[in-house]
Amino acid sequence: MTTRRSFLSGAALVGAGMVSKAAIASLPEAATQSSAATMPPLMPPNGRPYNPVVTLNGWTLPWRMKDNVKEFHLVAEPVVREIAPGMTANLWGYNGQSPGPTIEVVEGDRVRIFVTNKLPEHTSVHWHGQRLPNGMDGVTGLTQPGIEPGKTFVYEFVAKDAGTFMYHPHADEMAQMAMGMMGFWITHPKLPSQHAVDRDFVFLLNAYDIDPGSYTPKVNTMLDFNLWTFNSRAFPGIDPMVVRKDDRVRIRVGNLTMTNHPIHLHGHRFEVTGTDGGWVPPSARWPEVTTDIAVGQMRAIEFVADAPGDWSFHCHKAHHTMNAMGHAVPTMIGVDHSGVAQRINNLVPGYMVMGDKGGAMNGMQMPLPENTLPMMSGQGPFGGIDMGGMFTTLKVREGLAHGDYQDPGWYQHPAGTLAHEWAGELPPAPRAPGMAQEPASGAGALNVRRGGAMHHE
Ligand SMILES: [Cu+2]
Repeated sequence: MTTRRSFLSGAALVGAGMVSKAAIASLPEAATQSSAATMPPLMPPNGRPYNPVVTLNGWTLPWRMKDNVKEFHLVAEPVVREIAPGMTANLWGYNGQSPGPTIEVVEGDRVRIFVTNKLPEHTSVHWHGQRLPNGMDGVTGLTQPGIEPGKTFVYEFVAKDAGTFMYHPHADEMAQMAMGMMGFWITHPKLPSQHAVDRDFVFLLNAYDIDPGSYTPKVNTMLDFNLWTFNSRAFPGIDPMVVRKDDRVRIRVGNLTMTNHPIHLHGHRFEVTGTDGGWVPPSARWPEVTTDIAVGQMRAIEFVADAPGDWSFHCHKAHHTMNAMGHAVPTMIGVDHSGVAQRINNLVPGYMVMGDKGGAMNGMQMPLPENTLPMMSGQGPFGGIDMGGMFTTLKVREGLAHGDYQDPGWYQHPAGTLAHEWAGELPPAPRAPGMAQEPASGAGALNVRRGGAMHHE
């Protein structure tokens, strides 16, 4: 453990160490945030200039410059996070929010981070992806003792590499990450023109298991999580990403859930330009519209937003774009059980047939238990969006004023560019050879329902 003397001398600091009483008196202020809204990017007030990122439904931690060292103060503590309007969760996080604030520094910066533990158990902070002295790596028991409740530790290192990183505890990890302890770290290049983009979004993927009607995640869940979130927000609680037409856009995503997430963007092609291991050389990039982000990975994707519109941006695992639900439900598509429902209704008033025409439950106004979210919701200009969880939109607009990235509302489609109902004459809809030839209605759903009706006598 570092002594007070070696801490104060700075240069002798080789491992994360407890901070003495005298030093605590001079800790930088621990900024705190009570809102889950997306905060405007924090323009650097001192130090080397850089182009700040936008943390989706989050914020950037201010620092204090002291003797040319950027000093940050993280406080690990219980927080209340609004997952989406209508649902809050009792999580653990940093400085009032989960995830914690984004830390932004510049390549070559010397950084000192004070970590105060206000949790009921010990913790530590691991700076995922960074090359740093071993004793600053934040692994409880291996490179430092745990930070006990009420104690403050200090980490200090030089941010060697520009890139995309994250921080999280390496202490009672399964419980602390299931409770939401994690945050983003960006090291900007020394030259602001290097890797420059117009819009640079960052967020973490996280997952929680919170029973409807309760507030605290179940920390022993291994796979069957029921809330899939971007930065601890579920759609429709996730802000849209607003960009100007022809902006070069970067979206950096880190995955601290327990499964992979194929993240998919509509209407554009992108390249993976960075990982938590650094920048991908241009010769090694290939076009994608979906990139799979494995557990513990980070991916930076880049593209030119050249197509105006409201474009979906989501995880492609369909159950990850849903909110809390029961999964042990049989598939009822094609089964006409209205007669059965009537009989059940005599026994259980209010019983409702679910899923006989597919899963579109957005229109169903079921009473929900307290503190949960509908499985699929979100209202768009044409009705229900039938999405929850890991879903938001990329809003590309022409003619936005410089620096004005407020939500511009829904996209107005130019005449002739919108799918619409057709009431005119139809071309034939041939069926696969060998199939029974049906009348050319092509309405498969009707056939299914007709099949279902045969069972109903
Ligand atoms: Cu997913």
